[in-house]
Amino acid sequence: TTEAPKADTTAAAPAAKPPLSQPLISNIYTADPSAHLFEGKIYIYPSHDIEAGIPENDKGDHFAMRDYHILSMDSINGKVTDHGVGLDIKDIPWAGRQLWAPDAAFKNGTYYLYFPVKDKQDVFRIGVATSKTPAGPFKAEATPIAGSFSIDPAVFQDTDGNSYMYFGGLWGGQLQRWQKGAYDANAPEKEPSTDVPALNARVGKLSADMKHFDGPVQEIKILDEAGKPLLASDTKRRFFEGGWMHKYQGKYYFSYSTGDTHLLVYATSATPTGPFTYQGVIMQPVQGWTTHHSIIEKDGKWYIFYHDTQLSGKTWLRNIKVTELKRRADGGIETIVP
Ligand code: FUB
Repeated sequence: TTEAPKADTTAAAPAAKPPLSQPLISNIYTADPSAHLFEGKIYIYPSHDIEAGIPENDKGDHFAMRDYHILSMDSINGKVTDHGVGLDIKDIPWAGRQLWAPDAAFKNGTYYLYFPVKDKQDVFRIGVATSKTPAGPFKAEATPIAGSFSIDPAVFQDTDGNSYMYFGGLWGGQLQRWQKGAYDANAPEKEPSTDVPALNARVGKLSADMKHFDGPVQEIKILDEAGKPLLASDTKRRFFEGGWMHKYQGKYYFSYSTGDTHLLVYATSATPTGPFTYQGVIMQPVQGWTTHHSIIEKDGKWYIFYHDTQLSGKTWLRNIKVTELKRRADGGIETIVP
């Protein structure tokens, strides 16, 4: 017979996908999602993972990304639009390889895309590109931001109008090579593993044009409950990479990845530049080696954008997700088990 089988009306309808904690898009691999509310929508600035065929190593050579796709959603559960390539490595005059985790900001009618990429000497620097629209295309400045180094820029705009860039990442992110004030190509490939204060993220206030540092970059301090700096050996709490700043009820929350222990954790301070006091775990390890996030408020609820490797099972081919971030009455963040 050519008659189509009758629908089995007794069978349960397929379960609706839970709206949260599912890959947001599957047409390309994406990671390191920096989310922002621009023009009434959620814009996401992720890394665009590709299969470059480079073997996995502790320097992250397998993360050989070459462009950014910018995404948007009308609402947290809404359709995701892929706006296509917003910036290509071939259009960054000083770039060598590895376009890693970006972030974005808006000021005075201009959108700014901040991106880490290795220069032609294989040293990570942070660049900036501009556009009149949040989806780009973005045009890169001719040189990296003077005084920038390492990876993972996160730009926070405070309620008083000041903007700050947090940045840095260990191992492949090269932060351990900047301990003498200049790049040291002969420095160890990893941070010290002994009981010395941990290396930390850097913060620099941005100039009014958002393209330079306004004054010296500082290393932030992250302290334990006794007011002592976290130690390099304290790998479940010390900073590794992927910093993000948000403000909640007047307090500054600096959150980050612990890298080789695969946690997202946070520390708080009364000021945007610290010192910060370690508070706890935001998210337990996801599938895949890296863990990287952003946090935004939308319609009175807080959300965390993050990634895992659900679609590929490969650490270098990730997919971004979002889930709700819940707080205790004291403002502390409840730990998410992804
Ligand atoms: O995507 C490349 C790198 O992996 C990022 O810069 C890190 O934060 C980690 O997610």
